[in-house]
Amino acid sequence: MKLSTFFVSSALIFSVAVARPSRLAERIAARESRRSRPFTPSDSARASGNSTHAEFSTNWSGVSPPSGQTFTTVTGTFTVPTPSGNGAASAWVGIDGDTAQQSILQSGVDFTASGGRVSFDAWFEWFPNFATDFSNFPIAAGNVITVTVHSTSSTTGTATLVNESTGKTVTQALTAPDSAAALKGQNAEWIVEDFEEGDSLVPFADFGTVTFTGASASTASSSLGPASGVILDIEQNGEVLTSVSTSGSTISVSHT
Ligand SMILES: *[C@@H]1O[C@H](CO)[C@@H](O)[C@H](O)[C@H]1NC(C)=O
Ligand SMILES: *[C@@H]1O[C@H](CO)[C@@H](O)[C@H](O)[C@H]1NC(C)=O
Ligand SMILES: CC(=O)N[C@H]1CO[C@H](CO)[C@@H](O)[C@@H]1O
Repeated sequence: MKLSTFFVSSALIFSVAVARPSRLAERIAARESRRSRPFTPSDSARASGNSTHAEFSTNWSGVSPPSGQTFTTVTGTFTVPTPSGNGAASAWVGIDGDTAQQSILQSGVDFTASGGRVSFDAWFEWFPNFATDFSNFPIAAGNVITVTVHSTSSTTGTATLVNESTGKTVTQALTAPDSAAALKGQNAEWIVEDFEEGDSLVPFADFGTVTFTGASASTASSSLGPASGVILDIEQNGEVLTSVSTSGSTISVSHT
């Protein structure tokens, strides 16, 4: 994100903090402070870890392939779901979310249900910057979208979305917000997230199932699928809200 854009965002955060919209639709519509955070597993859940449900957090469900390599590209294709109830969730791919350092290069689609209406936003983000929406890429339920992030260096990368029905593509070049957010490529991930808006998690929408196909994470020399990855589930107030399974290069994330 350009420095000038960053300052505009900071000014908007201030105005949101002064008068934070209370209704979900207004909060989502505002979107100045929407962001995805790096992963931190919850301790209680980690204790119950097993190969079916290896790790839990309040925010993330999906799969992260084994670390120990240097990931430069991650991609997956999913059909945009119809969310129901009153809430939101996001499907995205990213590099470096599950590491001690505070950085993620990521891109995806948010889906929101509020007052019987649904809305969708395609976005890109280099944490700790807030997410920025792609303009001129209007998403609807049922669209088949391939999302890819690629790091061209530790501080530069691209986010690309392709509409598989039409071939329409949007690409955004990104730069690390600061040197602390430089990527190491230590992990990659395919995630459905309960994201954060204005310092709190949005109510988690029932999105049914998001299925990533063609899930692949690449290093300079090889590609890995989700099969040997760590499965992540969302647990809030002692309740597990997601169920994740993998088969070949497919990942299914269901709201339970
Ligand atoms: C794995 O963890 C999940 C979630 O806590 C639990 O429902 C399941 O029974 C566990 N499986 C085994 C084999 O312990
Ligand atoms: C994707 O293609 C479908 C089918 O033509 C179209 O209805 C939809 O608006 C497109 N979405 C985007 C984001 O290009
Ligand atoms: C608002 C909220 O609870 N956000 C949490 C999202 O998850 C991250 C990582 O687990 C936490 O650090 C945040 O506090």
